[in-house]
Amino acid sequence: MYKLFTHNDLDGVGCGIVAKLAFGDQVDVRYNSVMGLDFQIEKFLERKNDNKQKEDFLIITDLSINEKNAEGLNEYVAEGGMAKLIDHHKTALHFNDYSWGLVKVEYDNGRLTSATSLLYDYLVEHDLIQPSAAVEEFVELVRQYDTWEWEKYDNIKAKHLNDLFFMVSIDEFEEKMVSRLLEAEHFEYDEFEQKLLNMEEEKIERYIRRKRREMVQTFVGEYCTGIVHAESYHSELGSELGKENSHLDYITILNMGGKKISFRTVHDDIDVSAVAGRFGGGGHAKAAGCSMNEESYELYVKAAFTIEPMRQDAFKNQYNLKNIPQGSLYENRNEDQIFIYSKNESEWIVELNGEPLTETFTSFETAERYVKRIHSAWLARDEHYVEFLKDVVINIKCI
Ligand SMILES: [Mn+2]
Repeated sequence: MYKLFTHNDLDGVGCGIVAKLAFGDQVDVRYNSVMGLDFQIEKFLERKNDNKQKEDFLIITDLSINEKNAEGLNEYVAEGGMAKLIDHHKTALHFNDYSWGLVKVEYDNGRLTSATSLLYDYLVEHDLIQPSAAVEEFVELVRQYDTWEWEKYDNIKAKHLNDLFFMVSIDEFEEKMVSRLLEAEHFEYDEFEQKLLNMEEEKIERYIRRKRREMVQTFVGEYCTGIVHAESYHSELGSELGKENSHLDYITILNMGGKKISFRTVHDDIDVSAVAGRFGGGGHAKAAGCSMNEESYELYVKAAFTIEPMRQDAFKNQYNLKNIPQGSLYENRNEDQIFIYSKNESEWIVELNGEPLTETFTSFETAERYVKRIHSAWLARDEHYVEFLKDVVINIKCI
């Protein structure tokens, strides 16, 4: 018998599906949360004296185990047990020190790996699965979704796979995919799924629109973050809010019910797995998470509670536009008026309530980034811009 312990997200369940395709009813698949796995592994290892169990091949995918279990697993393998831990998280690389560890973050050509793609490669390499075009397409969709590469290729089909995954139960999804992949020549959605997926997309758009109005901005340590409470669609939210607010280092998503925090960034120079690591969590450079502890609660929930939500930049303006030398007006909750204008192409000036800052900026973008981070400001609407200019003209005339 094979025993697969894997994550309960799309990449983890992708592993379950690939394992079922390879081993049929010879595999027992268990889906676990990040927190739940160690308990399961502990139970598995406790039963290791049972001789029958030695015939089991233990596979762990898309999840990490704690130090105690790593030691236990090491003993288990030393005594003749078979085990493999296959993962693609940077934080799991140290398992490569063990004979049973197989952790790889990227392929030789620089493409990112996923647990599903690594497991599939492993099974193909060991002649344990019949390679097929449909399965390969499925594995690639999971990989692109999990690594967020789908966005770069604009491959909505990969995004849809995750949407579908969340619309049905894990068991139903697994069963559907296994039977489809056994028969189909290519991986496709049926007409009904396509209809559901379109509806889901509209629902996500509405959800993001609502959450956009709830986000607050603050500094936690050296980083400027946008904080929002949300129970679902974390990846979509992290990506949309991050792109719209590029002055934020990362987006923090709080799930109070689950007592969990997700961190997402769109920036290459920010590593949110380090942020999550500070609170005992982990993950990838661009997507990570942790359980809520007292410290993270204080920083992200309590301290943020009294901050008013951010406002988005005015988007219907005809006059108060960005990146114009004659000047763009920003405002914030303190009713500060912040004016960004330029003397020449490489010198941008920020004026706070009529007083120019001593520091100047080499581009509009860096000036705006400063204004948004330090003053939590947004682009003012045309009406306010006109009022502001009127005052400026009156002042000049009076002088
Ligand atoms: Mn994964």
